Amino acid sequence: LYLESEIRHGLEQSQFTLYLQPKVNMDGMTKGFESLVRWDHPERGIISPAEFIPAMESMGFISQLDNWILEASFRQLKVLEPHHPEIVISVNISSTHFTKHSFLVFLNECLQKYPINPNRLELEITETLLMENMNEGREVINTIKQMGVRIAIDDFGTGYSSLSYLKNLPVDTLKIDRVFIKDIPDSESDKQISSVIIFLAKQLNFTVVAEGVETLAQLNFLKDNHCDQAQGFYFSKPIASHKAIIMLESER
Ligand code: G
Ligand code: G
Ligand code: MN
Ligand code: NA
Repeated sequence: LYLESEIRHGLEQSQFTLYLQPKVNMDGMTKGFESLVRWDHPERGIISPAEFIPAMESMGFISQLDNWILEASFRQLKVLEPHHPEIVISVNISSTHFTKHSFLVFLNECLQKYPINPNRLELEITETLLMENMNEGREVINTIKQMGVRIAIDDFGTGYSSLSYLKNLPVDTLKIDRVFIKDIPDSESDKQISSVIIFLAKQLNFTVVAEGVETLAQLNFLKDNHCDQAQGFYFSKPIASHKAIIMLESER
């Protein structure tokens, strides 16, 4: 359980840190990173966002956290660009924050302050969020695309959206939820679902990323089905951001 005072103190004391998890192509080359926050708590150690993000959402702190992660990701893009000019960083944006005007204002400020190509930044929004706020969501996505920033649909397949609906939105990337990946190659139905999602998504010109890839067998299945990118413990866990340069340099 997290007390409001504890979270406030954590934000003031900069106890939150940015971790990066690589997204690789089918040859294992790094194409981007997903920004994932960690709470480096002085007494409790490293805490996963799954534990504290719901509390932050209900207490009204999530905008502050998401904006902090967003700005830290812009800084990382500047740092990593010399080592990989095409690198993309994806940032998770909470549903409660995404449709706020203040979010678009902050995003714009960052684009002014950090001169990077805006299409090096991708914002991940969950499929469920999008379906719950369809009209507002569509408007915000259109505005963000006009800024040149990329949009990814996170956890795809767990909600109720259809690809035909998404094709009418300026979405760049679909991330297949890891529930469909985890039982490959044993589960025939998960193999069928994943291969159909990949096939249709590619027909509609989305970049397709498989999440939660943990084994070579899963990677080989994705490769056979022409998936674009993969992310998961098979390649790397989320790493402290200073290690990202070392990773990129080792691939040169
Ligand atoms: O990092 P992981 O290992 O434990 O993340 C758990 C959940 O927290 C995931 O659903 C992920 O999308 C979410 N998450 C991680 N970092 C952030 C962040 O900076 N902002 C928001 N809103 N969610 C995040
Ligand atoms: O909801 P979102 O897709 O943003 O969640 C990212 C979460 O997935 C993070 O908690 C991250 O630590 C976790 N994750 C990343 N790779 C793997 C993996 O290979 N296996 C599992 N079980 N979790 C993963
Ligand atoms: Mn994500
Ligand atoms: Na996901």
